[in-house]
Amino acid sequence: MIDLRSDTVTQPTDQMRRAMAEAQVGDDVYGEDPTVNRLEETAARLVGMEAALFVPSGTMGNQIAIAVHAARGTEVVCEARAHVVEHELASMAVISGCMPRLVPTTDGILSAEKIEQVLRADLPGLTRPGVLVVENSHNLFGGAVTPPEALAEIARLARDRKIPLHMDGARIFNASVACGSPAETLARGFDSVMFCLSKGLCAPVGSVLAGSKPFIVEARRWRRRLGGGMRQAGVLAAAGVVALTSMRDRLREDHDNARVLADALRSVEGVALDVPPVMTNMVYLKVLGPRGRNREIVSTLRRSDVLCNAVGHDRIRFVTHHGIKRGDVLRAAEAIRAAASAGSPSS
Ligand code: TLP
Repeated sequence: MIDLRSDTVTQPTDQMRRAMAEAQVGDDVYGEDPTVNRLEETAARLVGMEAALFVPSGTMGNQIAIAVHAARGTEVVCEARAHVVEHELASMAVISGCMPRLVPTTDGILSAEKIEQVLRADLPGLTRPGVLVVENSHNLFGGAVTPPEALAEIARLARDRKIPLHMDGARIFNASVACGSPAETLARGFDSVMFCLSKGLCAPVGSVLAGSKPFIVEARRWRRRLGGGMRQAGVLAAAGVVALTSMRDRLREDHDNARVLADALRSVEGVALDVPPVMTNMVYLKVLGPRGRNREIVSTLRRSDVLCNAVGHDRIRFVTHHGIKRGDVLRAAEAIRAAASAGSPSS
C-alpha cells in the first residue's frame, strides 16, 4: 500500500521504539514523569516559549488553548477553512461557549489586513473577539505557509487590539523548513502554539501546547478537566523527544516528494492541481467532472494499492511523509493518471 491519506499514518522509527522501551517514567499528573518533563522543556525551547504541556492530540491542544484564552460568549477569529472550525466537531462551542468569526482567504494565508476587515468594533452590542487562531501550515489550503513577516504583523495587530493569539502549528516544523525560519521565529509574538509530534515527525501519539508559565498552569487544569491526564506518559513522550531532536530536518524530503508528485500530475487529464504551488507535504487535486467523482477516483486508487482522502465533493488530498519514498510518489502518479482517465467524461 502507498498510503498518502495523511502524515498521521507514520510509524514510530526504530530509535523511537528503543527510546520508548527504555523510558524512565513516573506519574505525570503529579508532574513526576522525567521523560514528559524533558519533552516539555525541549518543546518549549524550540518554539521560544516559557513552558509546554504534553497533550494526547492536536485537537485537545487547540481546544485547551481556546478554553484558556477565550471567555464564554466570545469569538474565535480564524481563517474560514481552519482545522478548528472544519474538523474539531464544534468543540469551541461545546467546550468553551465560543463561536467562530471567519476570515475568508483564497489561499489560506492570513494577513493583519484581512483580519482587521472582520474584527468588530468594541461596542456593547457586538460580540468580542476572544482569541485569534492562525493555522500554519494550513491543511485545507494544501499545506500553505504563512510567512514570518505576515505573522509578525498579525502579532502586532493582536497586541494592539489585546486579543490573545494562538497558532495551530500542527505542522509548524513543515512551515519552518519550507520558509527557512526557525519555529521560534514563526511563534514570536504568539501567546500559545500547538504542534503535533504524531504527524510528519513520526511519533505514535501526542502533541504539545506551549505558552507562558501562567498559561500552562491553566492549560494543565483544562487537560485534566478534559480527561487528558496520562499518568506514565513518558513511554509516549520518549518517542516525542526523538521526534523533536532527530526528525525535523528530514521533512524537506517530504516536501520534495510532494513537489515531484505535483509535477507528475500536472499533465493528467480530468484533474487540476488545486491551490498551487506546493509549499510543504500536501498535494490537493481538483477533480473536474460530476460531483462525487473524486470519491470514485479514491475507490479506484484503493484497488491499485494507493490510499488517499477525498475532501468535499470535488477534491482529493495526498500527503507525503516518512513512509513514502520517491518511487512511491512516481508509482502513485501513474495510478492516479490511470484512475482519472478511467471512465472520465472524455474517455
Ligand atoms: N489533521 C488531520 C485530520 O484531522 C484532517 C489530518 O489528517 O491532516 N490542526 C491541524 C492543522 C491538523 O491538520 C490536525 C489534524 C489537527 C490540528 C488535529 O490533530 P489531531 O488529529 O492530533 O487531533
